Formats: sequence, C-alpha cells, structure tokens
Amino acid sequence: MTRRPIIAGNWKMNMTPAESVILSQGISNRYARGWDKVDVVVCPPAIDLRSVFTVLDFDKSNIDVGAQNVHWEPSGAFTGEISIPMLKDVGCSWCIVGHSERREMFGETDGDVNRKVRALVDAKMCAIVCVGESLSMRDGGDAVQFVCDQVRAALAGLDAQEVAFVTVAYEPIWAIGTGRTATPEQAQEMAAAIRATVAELVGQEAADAMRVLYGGSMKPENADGFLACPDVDGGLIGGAALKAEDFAALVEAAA
Ligand code: 3PY
Repeated sequence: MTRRPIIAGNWKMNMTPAESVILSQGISNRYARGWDKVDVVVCPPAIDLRSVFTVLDFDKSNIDVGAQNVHWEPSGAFTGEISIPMLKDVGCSWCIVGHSERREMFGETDGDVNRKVRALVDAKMCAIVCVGESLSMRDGGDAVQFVCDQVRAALAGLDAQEVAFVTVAYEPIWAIGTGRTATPEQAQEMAAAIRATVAELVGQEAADAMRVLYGGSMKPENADGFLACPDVDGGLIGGAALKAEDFAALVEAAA
C-alpha cells in the first residue's frame, strides 16, 4: 500500500516568535514541486504558533502547523497548559503527543498520552504519538515489547476510523539529541512491529493505512536509509528542522 509520507519538524523549545517567522519564511521560500506529495508539518513552541501560521497561511504553501503538546480538557484551572480549542483557533491541525522528553522530564504517563490522543481525535486533529525505548531496554532485548505496549496504551479505546487521525513516531530515546541514530534495519523492525500491534487492535486495513515515522537525529545525510524502509513513512525531525535548507532537503528526500 502506498502511504503519503510525512516530514514533521519538532522545533522543541527553540525559536523566539521573531526567529520563528524567519525560519518559516525560509522553509516556505524553498517550497518546490514535489512537496505536494508529502504532508509537511512544522511544530513550533506554542507562543510561536500564531506567527508561524500567519506566514505559512499567507503563502498558501500547504505546510501544516502543529503543536508540541496539549491538555485533554477544553478549558479550566490548568495553569501553564494549552487546550485543543486554543490550538484550533490559531490554525493548528496537528499535535505531537508523548514525546520522550515530556514523558521523562514532565512525568507524562501512558494514561495522559491516551487522554490527549482521545481528545485530539474527538476534535478531528491529527496526533503524532511518540514511542521509544531507552538504551537499557534495547540492550536487554525488551525494546519491541516495551514500544508495542506504549502503542497499545496510547491507542486504547480507539476504533479503526479514529486511528486514521493517528501517526506513530518511533523515536528511540538513545537517539534523541545524542547524534546517534538507529540503523534503518532497527527502524524497520520496530515500525513493522508497531504496525502489527495496530492491526491486532483495530484490524489490518487501518494498520496498513497508518503512517509510522522514524525520529531521532534524522537529517539529510541519513534520511535515505530510513525513507527506503517499507514500514517507515517519513520522519519526526529534531535539530535538522531548525535549518530551513536541511528541513527542505528532508522534504525533498521524502517526495
Ligand atoms: C530528535 O530528532 O531529536 C527528536 O526528538 C525529534 O522529535
């Protein structure tokens, strides 16, 4: 089955609003033929969303804007959080959920991830659910079991139609911000295991349609190997998403 690739940039806690305008202009200036074959998404910090959306909407480039996190409640006494209605109001159609930095540094649990996915799907927003194992789990041979359990927890209660709003990003923790990457063989093995888990949960057709991304120090120099894997449908990009020329090169590699 041919799945439409996704290149999504996770800017993390980088770029002031002014810098975010320059970076989005740099990305949209590189928009070229072929980009329409890829879902291109940029996920800046929440405070940059409005400015980034204004740049990208103005140029009609079909680049989507996503958030890096969201709360599952629509409003209320949740100091410091942002809600789905707020994201929709600024033009966001995507949201990253359960990045390992949020799980590790901010105590986000599988239950929180599931509540966020449920709320996003109910709002018809696309969720990029991050899963991935630590180095000790990989060395201990538990990586596949651990990651597939994360997928089961994140998607609990969703049916096949709802899973259509979900993309899973496999991001081994040991490859995030370390300069190390998984090999394409490791990425393919895990992406296939994720797809098989989704098939168990909601059926083969929905699993075959779901996009699975690789993330973790993916950059133009190593992208081809990942993008050639039959079960890897693109990338969630960290550092390379902060340079317009690198991000553009990754979109072109996926096109
Ligand atoms: C990385 O590539 O470092 C990421 O964490 C992408 O989300």
